[in-house]
Amino acid sequence: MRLIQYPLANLVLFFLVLSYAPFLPCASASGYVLHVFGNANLDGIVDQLDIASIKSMIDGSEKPTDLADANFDGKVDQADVYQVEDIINGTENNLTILDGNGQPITIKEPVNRVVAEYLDNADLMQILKKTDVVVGVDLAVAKSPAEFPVLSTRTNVGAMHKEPDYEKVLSQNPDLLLVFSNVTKDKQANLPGVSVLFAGLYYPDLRNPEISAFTDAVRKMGYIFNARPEAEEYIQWHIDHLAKLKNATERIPDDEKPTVLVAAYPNADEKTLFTFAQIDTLTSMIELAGGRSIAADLPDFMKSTYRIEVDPEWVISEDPDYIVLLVVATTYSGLVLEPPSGYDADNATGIIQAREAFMSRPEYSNLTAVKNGRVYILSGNLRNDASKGLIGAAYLARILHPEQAELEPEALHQEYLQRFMDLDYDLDEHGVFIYPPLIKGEGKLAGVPDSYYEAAEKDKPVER
Ligand SMILES: [Ca+2]
Ligand SMILES: [Ca+2]
Repeated sequence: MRLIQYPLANLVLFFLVLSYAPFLPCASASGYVLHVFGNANLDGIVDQLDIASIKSMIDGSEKPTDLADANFDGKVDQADVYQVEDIINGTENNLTILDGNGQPITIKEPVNRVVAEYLDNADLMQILKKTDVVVGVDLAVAKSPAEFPVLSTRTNVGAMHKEPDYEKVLSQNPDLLLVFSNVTKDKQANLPGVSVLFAGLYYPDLRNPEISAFTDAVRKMGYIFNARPEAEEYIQWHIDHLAKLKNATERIPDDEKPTVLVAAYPNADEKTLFTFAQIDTLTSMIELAGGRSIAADLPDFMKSTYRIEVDPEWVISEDPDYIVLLVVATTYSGLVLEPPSGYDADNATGIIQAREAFMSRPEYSNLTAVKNGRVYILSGNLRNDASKGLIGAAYLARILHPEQAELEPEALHQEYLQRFMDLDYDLDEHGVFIYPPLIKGEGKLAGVPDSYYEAAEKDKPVER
């Protein structure tokens, strides 16, 4: 049986972004600020009110703000009024924004040639209906034709993690490289004439999506690509559904919230496990689903590192109600991993075997979750791509609280694929996302193709 063979590579994807310290100026502690220069009044949009504000700043009746210098030339004057008019009309020649690290970056407009790294950027270009300007993609996108039928056919520039092929990127003559990781310095130095943008998609903060760096990134990309209505429609959908999940969770008393171990799927020869800290999307997914991560008691939980190494003895002493183990099909470092999962997989045998292999380990045999079959294998597609924290949380909510969960996860997932990704992809027939799946009855499952109904009935966990 061939199972996960590259555990460390598997982890690379999640733990690349180690320094979480985006500095972003804020108008108020709770208010959202669109980080586009020209948003002089520090609200969520560039509009006529910013022109009025800049005029007041020029005549001295208002104090200039950090984003009032719309053309980013070091002074606030009439030229900034013209620049804001151009931004409103979508006719600006340059747009300066603060990137996901809080650093100013000026992008030459219009952007006609883009190279997009990894699944989240590719997702967004598809959501913004701007696949036409994408001329190159990294290996992971190229290997994901089911999710990216158009983008996967663009020039594959290879894995962009450790030693990117800069010549290959430059040969595409791009205006802009959309990067996955927040480390942009080397790429900027090696790609003269190309804007290297970490927009901030990596920080979805499902607990506070209204002010998250992710939401700001989507909105900024709406400005960069002249796709503001598409960005707004998607942001509202995302925020609304997260709010529904949150409202449902808040009604559940704490003592009815099951305990959950969420960890990366461990290789057979790995004795330890990697669980996730508070800042990781997986942890907020468990919270939104009405669970409690057992990692919350660890001293490193609140620190800025995403992963926390734990040993089996700790898991045994915590004895969680549920175990959720993450698998990834294509990593940022360019590996295609076993077992197959996600949109390009229709065969669930690999994750079924991975689950059995974990459950048959002697060190875990006495765990409550193992004895009751409450061990789940979760595809990275329900965590890593643009919206998938939301969608993954919806699946987990149905698992942890079948009677209370607000959203029907497969319907939500299908809506996302059709409405935002423009995909003709039938979740009844395709995709391996979570196992055991949800049994909807009458031959219908959510999480793997319906053809696994018999297997799902056999592997159905004991109810809590
Ligand atoms: Ca404004
Ligand atoms: Ca200026």
